[in-house]
Amino acid sequence: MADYALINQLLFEGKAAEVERLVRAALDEGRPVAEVLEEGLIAGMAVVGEDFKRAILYVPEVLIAARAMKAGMSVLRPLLVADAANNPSRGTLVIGTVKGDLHDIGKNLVCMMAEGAGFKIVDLGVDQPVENFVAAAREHSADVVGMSALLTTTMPYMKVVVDAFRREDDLRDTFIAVGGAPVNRMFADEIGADGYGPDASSSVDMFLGRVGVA
Ligand code: B1M
Repeated sequence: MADYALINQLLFEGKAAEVERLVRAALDEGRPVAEVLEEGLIAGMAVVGEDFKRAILYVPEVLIAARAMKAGMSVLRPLLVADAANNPSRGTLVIGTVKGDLHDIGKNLVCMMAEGAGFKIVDLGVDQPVENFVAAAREHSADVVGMSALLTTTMPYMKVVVDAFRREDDLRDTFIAVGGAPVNRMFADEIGADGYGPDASSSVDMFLGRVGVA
């Protein structure tokens, strides 16, 4: 029987190999991928976030927990992207974490799920300046540009990117979507983004809506 509390605890302790093993075991016993992701990994990382906020954990411990989270995600990845082969191409998603921000776990989840839904992914990585979003959108004829920010101090940079796209004749109509823990719909509206994704799976639904797949 999958023990999500134990996975949460091991993730908190940064035990990457054990998280990986228990995630694999949960899948082997038939637990759904979404359940393992939500209850095993994301719930564990939420506890890390709480204790980080209260200064019970510090950056090194959080980094180690993030490594354990990524180890668990690496087991889920093949299943999350498996449908890509069965899905027709849905277009191209250019995505990155904005300048000054090094958080990439949530963005990586969005990438995996979007890839599974049939999108070609151009993942710019973290700490991305506006020039890189603009250049990649042009080079790859992006159908959707996604931005992630996890810090209240880096969120405002999303507007810099939106404004740059709106100034360019050939990019003005690009669909720009934003997400990340501190981002909400009101902020997305304020900065002129076209879409806001509270989580990876609803973000992918939004991307599919954009390319005309209900
Ligand atoms: Co950072 N950190 N961190 N951190 N960190 C937060 C964000 C924080 C809330 C922790 C806290 O205080 N509780 C806090 C921000 C506070 C604020 O801004 N007001 C914080 C801080 C302060 C910092 C540093 C400044 C700490 C320091 O150095 N003193 C520093 C900043 C470094 C930098 O970026 N310049 C820092 C560093 C780090 C680590 C490097 C140690 C590590 C990141 C490792 C990595 O990503 N490779 C880290 C982590 C892990 C976190 C927490 C604990 C977890 C983030 C995470 O991965 N969550 C985080 C606490 C929290 O968020 N509660 C915290 C799991 C992930 C699945 O969720 O990213 O929200 P999330 O993604 C979701 C949705 O938001 C959405 O879909 C995802 C999946 O459902 N989504 C999108 C995300 N991006 C999207 C893009 C889209 C659509 C949807 O595009 C369309």
